[in-house]
Amino acid sequence: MRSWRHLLCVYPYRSELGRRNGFYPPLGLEIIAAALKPHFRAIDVIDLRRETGNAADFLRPDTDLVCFSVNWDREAGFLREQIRSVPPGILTVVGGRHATEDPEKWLSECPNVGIVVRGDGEETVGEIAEGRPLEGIAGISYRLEGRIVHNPVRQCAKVRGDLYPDKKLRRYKYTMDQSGLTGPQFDTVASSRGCPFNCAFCSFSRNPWGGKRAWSARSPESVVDEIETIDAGLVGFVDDNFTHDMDRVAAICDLIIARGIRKRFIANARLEVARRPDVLRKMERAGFSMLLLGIESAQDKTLRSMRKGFDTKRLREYFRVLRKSRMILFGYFIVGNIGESEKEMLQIAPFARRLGIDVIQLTVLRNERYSGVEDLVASNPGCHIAPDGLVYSDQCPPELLRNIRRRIHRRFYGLTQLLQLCGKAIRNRIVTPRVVSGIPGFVLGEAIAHWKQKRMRRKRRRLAEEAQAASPV
Ligand code: B12
Ligand code: SF4
Repeated sequence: MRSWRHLLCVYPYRSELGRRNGFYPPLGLEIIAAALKPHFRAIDVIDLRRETGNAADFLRPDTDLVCFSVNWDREAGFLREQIRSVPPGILTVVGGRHATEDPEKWLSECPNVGIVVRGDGEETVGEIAEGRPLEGIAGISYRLEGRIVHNPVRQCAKVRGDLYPDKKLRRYKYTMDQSGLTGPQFDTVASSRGCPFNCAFCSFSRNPWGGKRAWSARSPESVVDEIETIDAGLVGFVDDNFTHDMDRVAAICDLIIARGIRKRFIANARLEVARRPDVLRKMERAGFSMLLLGIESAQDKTLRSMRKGFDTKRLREYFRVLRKSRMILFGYFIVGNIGESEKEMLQIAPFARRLGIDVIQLTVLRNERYSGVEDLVASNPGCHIAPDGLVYSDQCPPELLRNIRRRIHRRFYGLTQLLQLCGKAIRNRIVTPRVVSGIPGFVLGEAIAHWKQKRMRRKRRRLAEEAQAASPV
């Protein structure tokens, strides 16, 4: 078997969502580094968001392999430049979700790339490092005698319990900085992958080729073992559906409590968690502070067409339980759902407030690969997909959607709502002292804006009444 010396793993982006200092660690790349660790004498994991230098600055005379994680369709020129900077004598492997979509592109645009790994990479890179002949490794695209060869697809394996990032390879602290000030340290854990549900628009639960990814999970022991290696006080689970097996969630909580781990956790949850108030209490005791809940719409017809598995009546029942929790309830809604009128979309704000949701996030319907949105649009005349993937209709063009979003936000985040949210954030200890000290000013600002709006409305009403009284008819 080949003896490998130095491995360089690179996250080749400078920014994330327009921010220079993204605070999400490059989890996929760190898992790849962990899978390759037994084969290498030395490993460097470099995140170019946290560096001013370039990938080539981290090459060593003994570098045998460079791995690039290409997950996003952003910064294309920079990405190419970084990948091409590795000299041809070193094996260069590119992997990640975006690379998976078009492996041919990376092999033809970057002549130094030896292999593109498609889909989950942990098993594949292990086989490459073991020196298996390339023609026998599923899920790779590579060069052979001047041609590009695409090996058969690798089926998604069950998530491995023994494989998670080795925090000793971390060179950076991922902090949620605000206005130039250092914020709390943040980290992520992938405790399960896939989802057994079939919501119509969702690509989360798809594998990289559009096939349904079966839900598979790590054992509670392995999840809590990983949590024990984490320095950060705030941990986000990136699972598609963390709460699919509530007994597993309960076991994770029991272990966190038994081992005396004191951290704050955030997780995606299906609304069915409400059926297990016993586990909800345990989650609170274990430090879960926020549940991210996909609600999507305030309209039964939309929930039905999305196959969400609940309607507004069921939602109200679930939230009777959920709103008793001290966890922050974060609800995702979609603005621009196919077939919804402006009036129906605007109902999101009062609906979410009545349910007892603390925070709403409004996203415009987006066409992701394999999400099925394309078919929905095709079967609805007057609906279109913009070049950036956002969906709009003739009745609701992008400008109106933006305007509706602003109006929903304004209606939802009233003064009482903001005060309630601040209270919960402080109780859950997920805001920094600086943010807490900024709250009075923020609340005061909101109160003044609220009061000004009220005064404007009153003035408009008075003027309208005066105009009516002055009218000759
Ligand atoms: C956390 C997260 C984020 C974080 C960023 C995380 C980060 N820095 O990596 C934030 C909140 C910033 C974010 C933002 C966005 N996100 Co996001 N996000 C996720 C989420 C929930 C988890 C990602 C994760 O860590 N997965 C677990 C790891 C283990 O998987 P992985 O990264 O895919 O890595 C594996 C393989 O890709 C491969 N691999 C990765 N790197 C490498 C490298 C090599 C060399 C090899 C061999 C293999 C390999 O092997 C890894 C292990 O199996 C996923 C959903 C999900 N559950 O995956 C969505 C997801 C990735 N996001 C998505 C989207 C659309 C976005 C946004 C574009 C949303 C928006 N409208 O703005 C933005 C873009 C941000 C940007 N950078 O430009 C989509 C991507 C769809 C697609 N086909 O590309 C996903 C899949 C959700 C979805 N279906 O809608 N996101
Ligand atoms: S929206 Fe959530 S519950 Fe539905 S299929 Fe996607 S990940 Fe699963």
